Order: sequence, then structure tokens, then C-alpha cells
Amino acid sequence: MIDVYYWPTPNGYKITIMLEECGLPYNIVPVNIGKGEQFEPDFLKISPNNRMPAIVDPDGPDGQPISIFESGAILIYLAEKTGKFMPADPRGRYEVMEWLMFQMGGVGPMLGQAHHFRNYAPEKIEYAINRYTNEGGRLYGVIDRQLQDRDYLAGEYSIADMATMPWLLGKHQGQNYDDYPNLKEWRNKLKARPALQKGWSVMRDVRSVADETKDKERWEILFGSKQFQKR
Ligand SMILES: N[C@@H](CCC(=O)N[C@@H](CS)C(=O)NCC(=O)O)C(=O)O
Repeated sequence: MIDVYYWPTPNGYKITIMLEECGLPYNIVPVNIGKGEQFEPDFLKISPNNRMPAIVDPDGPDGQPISIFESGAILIYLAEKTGKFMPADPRGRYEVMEWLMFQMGGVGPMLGQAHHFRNYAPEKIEYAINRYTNEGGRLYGVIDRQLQDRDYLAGEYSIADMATMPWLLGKHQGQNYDDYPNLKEWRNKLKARPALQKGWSVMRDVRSVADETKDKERWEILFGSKQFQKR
């Protein structure tokens, strides 16, 4: 069974959503990033960037165990393992890759910064809040335009949709879904999928933004000196 090194965050949800959509059995190995478990030497062996998610599949492509970190790489791995949610034909496959890379390089990092400066930063820095909120709005707009004439980001429902949807957190990122009607419709359609709902709810009850901002130890681990120690 696949071990999923996991904590309930948008990058974690991507993987549980895909596993649920594929009907693959999995075992959750919690990595409590608020307690610093991402820095444990054993975890760093499979995820050298001290970030979750990561997976260990005892039945890798050559029949041997394989570990993978980076959520985009994990999604591609699972799509190739199962033959699901990424077309086999090169044109369709590159289209999925384009939108997956757009999520990994743009939507995740930029909206993550919007979320950080709006909700977690100890000082309210207007320049940073505006920069990332505006960039976030631009990215919402790109998604909205892409969905003008298709149902899913890359045509068919794919790992690109699963990667992007959990990252669109609306008001936490200074965005209003009503300003992006195609995005809103797509998001509602995805939210109605039972497998997506199941994957998106794994351990969700253990975290809330309000608790995180109040918890100084957690803040220090994630954003303070503990994060930047040489390892
Ligand atoms: N590019 C990575 C990013 C993963 C990432 O940022 N994970 C966060 C939670 S969403 C994490 O593990 N944070 C722990 C830390 O900052 O120390 C991926 O997509 O897998």
C-alpha cells in the first residue's frame, strides 16, 4: 500500500484527491509541520526539501520500492502508474503538463505568498499584500479565461484540476469567486465529486488558520529561525 507523508494543506489534498479518484488504497503517515516533523532526518531522506507531501510506493515501476517528493511529480507518477487523469497521447499530455506546471510554478507559490502576507505575517506590509493579492487576482483571471470554452483546465478532468482547485482559497487570498464566473462554476463542479470531497477532507479537522496565527511555536517552526537552520 502507498504511504502518504501528509498534513492537511493544499499540497497534501492534491495527493489524497488523486488517490481517491483512482481508487488506490493508501496509508496516511502524518507529518505535523507545525511541530517540526518535516525536519526529522528520516523524513529528509525521502523529502530533502523538508516539505510534505511525499509518498513511498512499495511497488514502484520496476517492482521495487520508490519514494517521491514534490506534489507535481507525485501526481504525474500516480497518473502514469494508473493510466488515469492524464491522456496518453502526447498533445493531451503536454496540455496537462502545461497547466500542472502553471499550478506548481505560479498558483501555488504566488497564492501561498498572498495567504502568508494577508494572514500569517506579524506586520501588515502593504506592498507585499498588494503585490501578491494582485498577482493572485491575475492568476484567477487566467484560469477563468481558460475555462471560458472548456469544462476543465486541460480539456478532460485531469491532475491539473486536482492540483489547482485546492489552492483557490477565495477570501483568504483577497479574491471573490463571483468575479470569476467560469472558475466558480468549475470549482463547484469539482467540489461535487465524491472522490474529491473525500480526498479534500483527509485530516482537515486538525487545522485552522485562526489557531495557526495564535500559536507562536508553530509560527517559529514554519516561518522563523527554525525553518532556516542549516541541516
Ligand atoms: N513544491 C512543494 C511544496 C510543498 C510545501 O510547500 N509543503 C508545505 C505545506 S503546503 C510544507 O511542507 N511546509 C513545511 C515547512 O514549511 O517547513 C510541493 O508541491 O510538494
